[in-house]
Amino acid sequence: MTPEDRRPTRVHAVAPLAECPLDPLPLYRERASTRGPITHSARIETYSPSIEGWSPRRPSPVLTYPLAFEERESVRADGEVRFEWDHSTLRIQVHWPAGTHAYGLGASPGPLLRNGRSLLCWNTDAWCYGEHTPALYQSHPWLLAQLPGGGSLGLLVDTPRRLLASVARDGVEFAVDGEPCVLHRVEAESPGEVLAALAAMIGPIERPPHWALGYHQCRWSYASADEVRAVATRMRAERIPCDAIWLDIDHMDRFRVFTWEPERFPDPPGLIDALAEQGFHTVAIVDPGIAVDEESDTYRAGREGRHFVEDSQGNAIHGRVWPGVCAFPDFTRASTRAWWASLVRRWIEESGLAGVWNDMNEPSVMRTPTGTLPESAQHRGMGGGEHARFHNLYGHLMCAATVAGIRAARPSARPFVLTRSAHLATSHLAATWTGDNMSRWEDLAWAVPMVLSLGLSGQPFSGPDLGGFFGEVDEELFVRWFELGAYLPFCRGHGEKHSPRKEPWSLGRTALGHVRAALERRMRLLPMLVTAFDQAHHRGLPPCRPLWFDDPDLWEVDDAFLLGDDLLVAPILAPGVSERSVPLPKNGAGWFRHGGEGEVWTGGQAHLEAPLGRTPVLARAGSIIVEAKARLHTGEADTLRTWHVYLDPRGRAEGELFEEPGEGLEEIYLRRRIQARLHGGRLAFHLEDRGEFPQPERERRLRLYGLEGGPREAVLPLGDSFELDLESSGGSWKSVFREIP
Ligand code: NBV
Repeated sequence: MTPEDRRPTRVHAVAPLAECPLDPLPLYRERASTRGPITHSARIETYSPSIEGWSPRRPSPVLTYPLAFEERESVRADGEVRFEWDHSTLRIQVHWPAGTHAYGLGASPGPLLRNGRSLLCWNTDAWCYGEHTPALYQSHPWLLAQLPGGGSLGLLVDTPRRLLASVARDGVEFAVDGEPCVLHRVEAESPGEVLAALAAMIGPIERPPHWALGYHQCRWSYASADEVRAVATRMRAERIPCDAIWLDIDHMDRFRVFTWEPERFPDPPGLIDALAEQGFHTVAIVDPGIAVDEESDTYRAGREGRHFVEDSQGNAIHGRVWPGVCAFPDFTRASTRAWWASLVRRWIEESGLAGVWNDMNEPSVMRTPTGTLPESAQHRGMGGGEHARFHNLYGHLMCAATVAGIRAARPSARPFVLTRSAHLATSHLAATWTGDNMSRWEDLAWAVPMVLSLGLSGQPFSGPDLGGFFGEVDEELFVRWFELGAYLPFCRGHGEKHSPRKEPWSLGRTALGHVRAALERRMRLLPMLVTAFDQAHHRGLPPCRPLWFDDPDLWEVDDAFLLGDDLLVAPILAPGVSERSVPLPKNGAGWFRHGGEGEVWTGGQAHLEAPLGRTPVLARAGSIIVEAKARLHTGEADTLRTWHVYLDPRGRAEGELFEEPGEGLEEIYLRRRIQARLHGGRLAFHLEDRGEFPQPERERRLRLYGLEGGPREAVLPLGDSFELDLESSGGSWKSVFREIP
């Protein structure tokens, strides 16, 4: 069977809500406020259906930070929120005015816009997914809508249950399986404020260790320590920036988790140390399935501790995964999570691994009709109940246990976990990727809306398998994958076992040159990425944002995106293309080509040259983008900062920079606001700092855009306030914007 044959084809059509009236229930509305660590200006209201014998679960099974309720008001059931409960399904309708644009609900291949689509939240191993795959690996019962008159709306269905969200023109219907729940309605002036409220409810992401923002090299699988060493050596010999090497399932002894195949990986700590000396962090995979094998200590301890998911008779449920017949930890139980954490801890302490990759944690179970555990399987923690109730939380809880293990092994380091399965609140525990994509142009194009949508759904740290996981890739597609991936939050090359090799050098010297250059561009942008992740951490803002964050008229654009506050990335996503147009957000004074020769676009569309080797990236007039030197890995000396100063028509520019050590948990940082102002031939800089992070001695260079005759370059003095005399460095200054009224 080829991956093509396995592609599901179910499609859901969405009828207008007006045609699907509900039998309304009385409902209660309560004003709520979050006690989360992020402040926001959004208004949160919680709607509960009034169902006899049922009351909302508090604390919520989904939210990390509890909501505090202020008042309870009984509302007529014919308002914009309606509920219907038929003892098996809860339907929630939220009506909105025509012209509302809906987004969110996690990652799904296809357009970013959710209107007219129906998406299922039911965590599924959806390998080779396509536009009609009903459900992917993760559940985000959260929708973000932009209202036609301005303002943003967030809807959070507070349930881990299977849920179908059908988004019509006039509203959305959520159909929730098996158990009533409440709806949180968040309203604010901007999408950023709604996302801040979401982060306050689910917990903001931690600032990642800087090495996790570098390039990661993976393959299913590097099958021996020798092969891993050869990849690492070649990576350095070819001077390709790379921070991490990943070990997929073949590092294990017969796929038994927390083991090493003794012949092919005879000395894991020796290997990991040697990689670390070359500047690589090592990440290894772990699956939840534990081989049923009386010889295995892990299995015996699990059985003796009654740590496995059981059937209604109290027998551990078995299912097949890579190692053969397996049992599955019941992560709903605190004692099982503690047991798993102890396994992770020992594994890390003994090997020196830097990070953990949680795969197959939907959980994926092979050769069953549903691809997962039976819905009737029993969990014994969190109030207990059937698997249907906890299925969508399985990956999330596995991440919680994994993070606890990493923290125990390395109490002073930032943990790094990558997870395939997740629920709404998993982002504060783990980064994610978009699963088993294919080496096709459509998968490349989907990567943009998928990453954007995850960002709009509370998960700012994601990326696709660069190169495409399944299938053969040609040179052009391969290069375009990396050219896009260099600007996405998580940047990892990966390839399936039977597919041709997909390391940066696998497609020949020309492709290698382009891939190296793309990854060098990423490394230069690291200070900006670190700043964007700080915004994710303290404001809930994803690093990659749709253009409609800036201009609501661009509601349909999902083939270009904003990176941080001031860059606009317009990747090439189709074959044979060497130029493209991108609509520009209206509210800016203009856009420069980032790092270019001073080209500027002042409105409408930018038409951009993009032969292989070039990704169009624009910088907002009035912004300052601070770049570093392209290093081979984040552990290398960081000795240079280049300030790209893009003047606006008034001769001003402003930027934000967050600097920190990038490893430990201490709150050591510098949040710096840089202002530049051109006046009478002099460029004055003013720096405003919050926090303290002792700055290493670094050279500071300026590249100044916005003057006639092209960018000017200068070495900047150190210090908090300084001026440059532009006229003395030759020529008089004239703004490129001077004709603009
Ligand atoms: O562990 C093997 C793969 C892994 O490479 C991939 O990234 C995961 O999404 N894993 C799935 C299991 C098998 C996939 C067919």
